[in-house]
Amino acid sequence: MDGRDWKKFLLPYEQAVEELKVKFKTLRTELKSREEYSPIEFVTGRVKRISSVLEKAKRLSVPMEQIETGIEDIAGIRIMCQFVEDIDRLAEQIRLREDMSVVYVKDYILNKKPSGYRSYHIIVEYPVQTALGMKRVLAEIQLRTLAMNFWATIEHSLNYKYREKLPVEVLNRLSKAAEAAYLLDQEMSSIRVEIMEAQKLFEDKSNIIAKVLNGIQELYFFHRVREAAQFQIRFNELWDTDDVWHLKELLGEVEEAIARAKKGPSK
Ligand code: 0O2
Ligand code: 0O2
Repeated sequence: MDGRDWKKFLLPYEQAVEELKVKFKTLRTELKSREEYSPIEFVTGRVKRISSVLEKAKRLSVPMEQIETGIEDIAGIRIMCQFVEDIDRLAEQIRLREDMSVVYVKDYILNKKPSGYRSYHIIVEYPVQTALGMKRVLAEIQLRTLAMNFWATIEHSLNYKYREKLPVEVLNRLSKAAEAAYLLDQEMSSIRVEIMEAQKLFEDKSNIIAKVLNGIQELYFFHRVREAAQFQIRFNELWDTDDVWHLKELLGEVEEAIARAKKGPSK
């Protein structure tokens, strides 16, 4: 092992992790307030321990002087999403960012690892402003769903505990659990589509309601008091029965009445 000062070596990586965590947490807050939905559920980050860096360098036969380019996940950011679809959206956002550049991706969602591991890894180059000037470091951004994270967290801790010598029986069951996590993601995605359709319907309904009520108001303005009162009674009935279809019909009639009121003399 060379005599490098590992603490100093890790400083830019620590800075990169801190900055990237803040940036993605801020992105989450911003998207939540702009769109009422964020593809980011939560963000974590870590700098690899020196012992793990050295182990990985040995395992991958990376010479000490090439550690900065040979080990890509010394700085690691993990972004958890609710749905698989969020991962595509987030990956696109990361590609478009100007404060980091994508070096390459490892798509373990399309090509899951033999262990059953699924996640979308993006290796980025990130410029850190240090006291000695700008330094570009590599960082690995892992994008995963909550289900993928649940599986990977437990599998990781089991592997750690049993030092990668898990009994075949346990490996088989982990593989089945990975399949269950995959099915859970699929099921959640299909529920998401249904929820989005229901939300659209709800939006349509609230739009119709607003238009009917504004229309009735307008009829009063044109002194069509009796007509307006009748529409109001019918609206109250439909509102009680939650009948969107007939609310749409009612809206059509209200709009016709307004058109007539605008043409003819007021009653
Ligand atoms: P909040 O208010 O809890 O959401 P740091 O910024 O250094 O303090 P760091 O290093 O990112 O925080 O902490 P850590 O332990 O890695 O966890 C990161 C964030 O992820 C923390 O929130 C945790 O609460 C959150 N977190 C961890 N596991 C889960 C989980 O299973 N579900 C959810 N929804 N959140 C989780 P923050 O950023 O401290 O803020
Ligand atoms: P940490 O910090 O403990 O998470 P490798 O998989 O390391 O032989 P490579 O190409 O470096 O080869 O893998 P990659 O794509 O960079 O992935 C490394 C990280 O992905 C790991 O970090 C894990 O976080 C995660 N990962 C990869 N495969 C698995 C797996 O089968 N199970 C789990 N639970 N996580 C996996 P480290 O190195 O484990 O460090």
